[in-house]
Amino acid sequence: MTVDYRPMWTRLGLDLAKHDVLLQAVGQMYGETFLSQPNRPKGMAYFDFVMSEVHGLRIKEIMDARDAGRIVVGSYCTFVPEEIILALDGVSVGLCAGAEWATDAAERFVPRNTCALIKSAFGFAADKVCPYLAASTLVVGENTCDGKKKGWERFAELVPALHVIDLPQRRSAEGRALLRMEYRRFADRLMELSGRRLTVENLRAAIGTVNAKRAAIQRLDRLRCADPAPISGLDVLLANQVYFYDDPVRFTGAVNAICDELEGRVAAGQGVAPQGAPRLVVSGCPMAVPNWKVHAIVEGAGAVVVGDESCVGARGTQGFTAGGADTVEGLMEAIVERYLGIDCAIYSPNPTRMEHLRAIAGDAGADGVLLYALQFCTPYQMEAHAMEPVLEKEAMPVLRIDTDYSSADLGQLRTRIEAFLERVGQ
Ligand code: BJ8
Repeated sequence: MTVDYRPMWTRLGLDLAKHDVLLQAVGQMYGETFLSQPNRPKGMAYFDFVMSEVHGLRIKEIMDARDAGRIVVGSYCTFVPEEIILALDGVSVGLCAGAEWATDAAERFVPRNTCALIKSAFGFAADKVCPYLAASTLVVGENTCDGKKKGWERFAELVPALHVIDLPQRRSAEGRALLRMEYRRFADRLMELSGRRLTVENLRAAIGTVNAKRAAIQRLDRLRCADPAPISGLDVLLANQVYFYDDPVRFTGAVNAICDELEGRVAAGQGVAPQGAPRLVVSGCPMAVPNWKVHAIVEGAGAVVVGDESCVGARGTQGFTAGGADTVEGLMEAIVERYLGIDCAIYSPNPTRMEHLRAIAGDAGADGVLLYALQFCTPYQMEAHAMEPVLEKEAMPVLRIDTDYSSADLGQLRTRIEAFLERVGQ
């Protein structure tokens, strides 16, 4: 039976006509990109269902939570600590920023030469087509790159409640002190909104929930390293994208079920691509739903993506938050410790990103690295520029890609990626 979600979307204030166009476009893209893949793990049926209900059932769950008095916190960045939100019985959701949408409306707020991710966030908000944004009690911004930092000043005009977290630019004692202060301020804001208090028990439980989610994805990342690869890079990217939307406990169960299945595939030597197919790691800017462009081209050309050094990937899910402290302050400090380690290019210097990328490429037996940046994303473009010669000197072939969310450069990208695959295959 098909459920009619239109009354819910109307209640959320969405523009129904535009929202219909969006849903149809994403549904079609999803079918063409994912459902056409051969030999997918059976467990991916869960993610097919999640995607078919991404603006339906999941939004209904979130609205039910809101109606029951829980806060809903929407965000755009992996620096936003999910543990604090969950500890206060909140729902944490990633917000729409992965598609080219309402560019003209977005350009009323930000200049043309702004990265596609920021423009997308503005386009979705201005056009009222993101139900996650509409369902959020509070939207969280973060002072990372200059585009986001200045963008929040205008974004405040589009959302009823915005909280901006200031972030350090260096992993120093001062940087740690700033992050500690900012996470405390964030927790205070959420406590005020939710009417709840942080306790050792609720913080520890939330840390356990998020760690279990990370452990499941890390397990998936280890299994994808087998040769032949037992799962496509597209499907792992999708799991990493859904990580930001789904109920965390249910998500963890679904990823572990896929991992159980993949263990069987690895033992039987079954893969989604033949053994010896070129293996690439993608490293750089995060890719939110429905940004599947690069992975689709790579895998359409017969190669397989075996690692993602990205915030929607291993950068976002690396490490764990220690849950052993027996005070709220001690647990908050453990959260600071874990998040300070995210290798985002906003840090200067940021040497651990390169170390992490080398480790991912080594574990996955990668034949090459795609350094992926969105146009006008200075932090990732600058790092790619510096990383390329170092990796090439270490005999790791590199292709630098600067792109956006449009389809205008698809042909050119395909040609460049195919030429790169010939090079790594030699
Ligand atoms: S922790 S990578 S999710 S900031 S692509 S908006 S950097 S100009 S997204 Fe990011 Fe958090 Fe860092 Fe991760 Fe700016 Fe670049 Fe645009 Fe970007």
